[in-house]
Amino acid sequence: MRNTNLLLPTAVLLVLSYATLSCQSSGSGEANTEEATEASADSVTEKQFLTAPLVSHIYTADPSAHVFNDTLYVYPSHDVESGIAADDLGSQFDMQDYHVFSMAEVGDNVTDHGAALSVDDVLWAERQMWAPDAAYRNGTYYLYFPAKDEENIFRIGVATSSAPTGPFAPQDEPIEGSFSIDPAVFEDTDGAYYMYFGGIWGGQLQRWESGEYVAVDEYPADDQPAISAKVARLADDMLSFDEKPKDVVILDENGEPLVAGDNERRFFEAAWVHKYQGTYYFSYSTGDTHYIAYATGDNPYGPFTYQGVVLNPVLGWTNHHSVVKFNEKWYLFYHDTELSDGQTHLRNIKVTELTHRPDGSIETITP
Ligand code: FUB
Repeated sequence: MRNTNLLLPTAVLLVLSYATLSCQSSGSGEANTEEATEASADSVTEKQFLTAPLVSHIYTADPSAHVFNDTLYVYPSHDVESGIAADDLGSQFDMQDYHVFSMAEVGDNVTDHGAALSVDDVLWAERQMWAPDAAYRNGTYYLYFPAKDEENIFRIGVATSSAPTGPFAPQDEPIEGSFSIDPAVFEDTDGAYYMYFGGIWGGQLQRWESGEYVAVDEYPADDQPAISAKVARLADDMLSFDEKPKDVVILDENGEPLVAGDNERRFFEAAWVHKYQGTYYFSYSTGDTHYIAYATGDNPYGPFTYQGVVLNPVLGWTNHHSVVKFNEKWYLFYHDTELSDGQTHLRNIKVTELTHRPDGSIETITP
């Protein structure tokens, strides 16, 4: 448990260096740790952070926030020092369990409800409990999570509980037809639920372009349409897909799909959807350019048209977020690596207010 004085900017000036490169350090497919370490020596910079970490007793990342029973719950990854060397597959992100956090108000005490699900409890999962999400329907809470199976393939599992804080009881098998990482479940205003998912490089999305898993990383040419996130409506049982996952296509200002070479704008990982004044906002990380960008559409499947940046790059390589409305205000949950002085695999979750302008565009936040 930790008291967070969120509303006061930390105003802490820190001298930080980027000690560790991320799970996906370069597009070359080769780890690039030495080069990054040299670069860090040159890039020692003074940093001032917009907000303070929500908790500091454990490392947390990838915060998915939801309001259940007038309380704000956060479902993050639980980062640990795995001792595994950093590589482009993200092997150093060897998380073992999930904790659930809650707060009565943003800026209040944050409660850690303890381990809600452990990899040891999941029959099909071997390692790497990455970014989760949660949903509620008809008296049951659902925790959705990616993990690698015994063939080293990322799948998405689901676990259930009668309480938002767990403990969650996992299904024996991953969701049929699921693959890759970063599930985000959106409840539409008509009561339908959709899962958005996918992540490139370590998240293996590039290995599913044929519809089947191929253990080789192949990427489209720079002038070809970018790899898309996926979306599937959930069945009424919330444990399975109601349809084959479809591409979430992002269009440019001319109505053309963003191309693979458009690193500043194309999808990489960390999908999230929220609805504001009838418009669907699909937000996501651009990966090696480190933005949280957003695109808008008029239905949950898209296509979505690129609009701009929600969150500029954070300290640390990964950028991952959620957007939630709570007590009539909109909030952005995100993470950085303030507590670990820039170690990419040891992150901490944060929150700040998010503003939709009168024309529906989102004010860019600099973390
Ligand atoms: O936490 C592991 C991975 O890092 C997540 O699945 C990605 O979105 C990135 O934040």
